[in-house]
Amino acid sequence: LLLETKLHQALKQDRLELHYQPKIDLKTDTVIGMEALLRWYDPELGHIPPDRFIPFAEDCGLINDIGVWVLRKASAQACLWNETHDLSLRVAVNISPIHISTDGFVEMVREVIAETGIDPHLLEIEITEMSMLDYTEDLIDTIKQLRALGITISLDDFGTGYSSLNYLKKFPVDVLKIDRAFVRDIVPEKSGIAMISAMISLAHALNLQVVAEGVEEEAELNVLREHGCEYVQGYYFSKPLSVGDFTNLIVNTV
Ligand code: G
Ligand code: G
Ligand code: MN
Ligand code: NA
Repeated sequence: LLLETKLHQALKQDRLELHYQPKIDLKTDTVIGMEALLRWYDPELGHIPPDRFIPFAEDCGLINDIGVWVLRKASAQACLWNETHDLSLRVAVNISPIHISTDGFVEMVREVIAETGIDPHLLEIEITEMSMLDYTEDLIDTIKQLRALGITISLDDFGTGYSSLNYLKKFPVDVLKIDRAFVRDIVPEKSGIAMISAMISLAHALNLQVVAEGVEEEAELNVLREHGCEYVQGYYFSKPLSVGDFTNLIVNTV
């Protein structure tokens, strides 16, 4: 209960923070967008990682309010960066499967788009592969409506769920994000390269773009490049950055 009260207060008092991790286009070696990642610092409890408080927020019912906050904040920030620096960066937000399955989700997204002025083509929603476990026709319909608005839909943590291939057939997504566990296996295992190569081929056969997550080593990057992966994210390029640090990054490199 203490944690719930604290999280609720942090949300209401705007004390949650978003960090942004750049996504790099391997064709041009430029930053083409960023993933917004929640950070929560509590004066008494210290830094609480999202791995801990997101599942908690899903259990206690705060996840929808958090999702709206993240969407609004990230959209407004992306608009500011794009206008100030004459860019077209696409911002990605993580949305809980619980939230996206809520009635009125698409309407809420429409309102945030109107309110912040973000071009829906510069907005991306990441949903985990787990969302598909007990998917419904309603969820598929929601995803179709979001895509009709111009929003990009990404399948996060790809490869970690169950029956991925079966779900992939049914889900109208744009981007497949290969989980970092597979990137970690690239070097030095030969089978790791085979897996990555197969996942990239699969994505392309289904007309999906591919993002590899958690790229830390140049050797991993080289293999990904060689096998036609379009986009990467990871510590090799940058960890998630505060607003100030991300601003410095785009001022200096984009
Ligand atoms: O940033 P970090 O690696 O600590 O994130 C850990 C996990 O928390 C990731 O799986 C990420 O998807 C999730 N996460 C981070 N920010 C958000 C958010 O704003 N909303 C949701 N639903 N999950 C998030
Ligand atoms: O599950 P999701 O992809 O939304 O979570 C992204 C998480 O991965 C973030 O918490 C981010 O901090 C973390 N992350 C990003 N790049 C790297 C990386 O290169 N290595 C590792 N180990 N974690 C990373
Ligand atoms: Mn993600
Ligand atoms: Na992921």
